[in-house]
Amino acid sequence: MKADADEMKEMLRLMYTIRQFEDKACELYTASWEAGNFLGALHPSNGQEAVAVGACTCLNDDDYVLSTHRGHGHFIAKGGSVPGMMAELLGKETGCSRGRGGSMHMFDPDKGLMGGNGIVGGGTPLALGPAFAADYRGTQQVTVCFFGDGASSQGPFHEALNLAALWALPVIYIGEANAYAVATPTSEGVSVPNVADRAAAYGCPGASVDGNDVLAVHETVSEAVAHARAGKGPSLLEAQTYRMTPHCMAMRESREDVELAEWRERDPITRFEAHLQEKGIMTEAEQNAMNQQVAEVIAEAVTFAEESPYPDPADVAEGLWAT
Ligand SMILES: Cc1ncc(C[n+]2csc(CCOP(=O)(O)OP(=O)(O)O)c2C)c(N)n1
Ligand SMILES: [Mg+2]
Repeated sequence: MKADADEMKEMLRLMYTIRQFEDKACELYTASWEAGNFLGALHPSNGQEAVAVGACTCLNDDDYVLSTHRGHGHFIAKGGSVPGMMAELLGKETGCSRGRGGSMHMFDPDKGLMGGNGIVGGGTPLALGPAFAADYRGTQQVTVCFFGDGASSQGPFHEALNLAALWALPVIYIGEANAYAVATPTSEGVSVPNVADRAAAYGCPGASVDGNDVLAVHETVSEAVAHARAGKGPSLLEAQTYRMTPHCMAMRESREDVELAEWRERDPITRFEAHLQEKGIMTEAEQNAMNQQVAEVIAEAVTFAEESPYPDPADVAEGLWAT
């Protein structure tokens, strides 16, 4: 399904929010590191915003999303609380996982956000849970499971795909094919040219899409969502994209400048801005104003996070096991 003008504006707002959230998070992380406090691992998704936004804008509030270690974008695009995520990054009690999870473990079950995962490929079998539950109850809910191209070579991924296809579960696997797993090029870790080629092994639909084109992602994912809601089972999609920042905050860039510059030219945000201007949907001035409004939202989230209390050490084990 094609997005209308209002939906496209909302997509741009979400992309701005993700970019600014992560830029600010990296800033806070660096300042904290320099002050001697380690906030945990942080994997920015700069450059991959169109995947999260194109996909999540196909979903209803009660549909589910399973995220990865690089999941801030998924959280924002699915409607998770921005102050809640900022507070979580700073380890605060008001964080969406009450300060116990950090960057890779953002949950908001009310928005269908079933968590990120520090285990590469860890979300792929977990996605079968909500998908099975929805199928069993006969609701129309679908589950989207994001994973990386590197994760597609993990054993659990293949077990999950097999079961999803065997039981025709309403789950859409979306590979964020950003060409690397840390510093290993995908061509050295994946046996086929495209992650989506692996769909053939499970007898489910597979499709590759330009992951830096938010509208293309939206259209492809919409079809897979309709397929799943109609009870026809899973799809394995692949969004070809690139992360414009290093693997994580603690790592230096290992890729060539020329390659980075080439992909910066294809920045999904500037590309979408140009498209909206060309189509007469938004002017540059309107986009600047929107970006400014987003800056205010991010600044408020930082204030909220900084002013929030840390969890009480006496409660540290709460939620970890039954007492
Ligand atoms: C099971 C497991 N193996 C290794 C790691 C270390 N690790 C963290 S991220 C990562 C790369 C994952 O690559 P990909 O799935 O392509 O996701 P991307 O980081 O590119 O988004 C690795 C190997 C891990 N966290 N879990
Ligand atoms: Mg990757």
